[in-house]
Amino acid sequence: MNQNCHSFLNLVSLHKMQNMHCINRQHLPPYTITYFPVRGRCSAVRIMLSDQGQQWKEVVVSLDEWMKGDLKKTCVFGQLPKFQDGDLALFQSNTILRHLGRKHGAYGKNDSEAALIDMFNDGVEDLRIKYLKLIYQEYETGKEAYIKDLPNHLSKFEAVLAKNKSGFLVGDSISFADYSLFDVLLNHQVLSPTCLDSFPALKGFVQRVSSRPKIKAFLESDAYKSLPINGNGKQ
Ligand SMILES: N[C@@H](CCC(=O)N[C@@H](CS)C(=O)NCC(=O)O)C(=O)O
Repeated sequence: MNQNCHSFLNLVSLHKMQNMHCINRQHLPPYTITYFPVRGRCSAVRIMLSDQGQQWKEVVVSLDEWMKGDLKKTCVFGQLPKFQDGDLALFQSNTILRHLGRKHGAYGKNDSEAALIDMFNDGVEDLRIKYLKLIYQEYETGKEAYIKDLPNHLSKFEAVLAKNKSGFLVGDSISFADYSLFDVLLNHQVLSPTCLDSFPALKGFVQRVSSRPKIKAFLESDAYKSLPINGNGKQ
């Protein structure tokens, strides 16, 4: 594996985080993300970590390194991302989001809210899978039809956000499902820049989340901007 690790350090929160973690962690970032050099399935996780003022280390795996197969053999499902929280190693991007939701108070304030957050996150995952199918399997032949059908999917989230006056999917504070929705919407705005024009609640949601100070700083960082959205250059 490429051990040329680097950190996506959220400079806004670095000082605070060092203070929080240095006593027990001897200045080491508590979290490590091992992934390919793309935003992909780690983007929502990185956005969430930034917003939560967390520091993490990146282990970037090149395709050549991955093709050797040694790392793949160690991954529970033979795929990345891998996320380490101290001795705990997790696979599956939505599991990682849930773990961070539990640890950082972004999983609702009771069991009912947690169940609704799970439900919306599963809905976001359905849209993400459709998007990934387009990007990796049928971009040339399917883009037009995909964009035409997109309002049918976006309208479901529009209705939820229009109803919940807090501006978040569930309850009155941000959850891991909000980060995932935000990331998927950013990707869709690249695919189809006008796709949110007839969805004021979604447009407002993207504007509000984008302007949260730590997210704004992260989205403006080279660490974020230098990474392609997807592994095949399509977006
Ligand atoms: N359900 C998994 C999907 C993971 C996945 O599709 N990983 C891809 C990259 S995004 C991968 O590792 N591809 C290389 C391979 O399958 O050999 C998740 O959400 O983490």
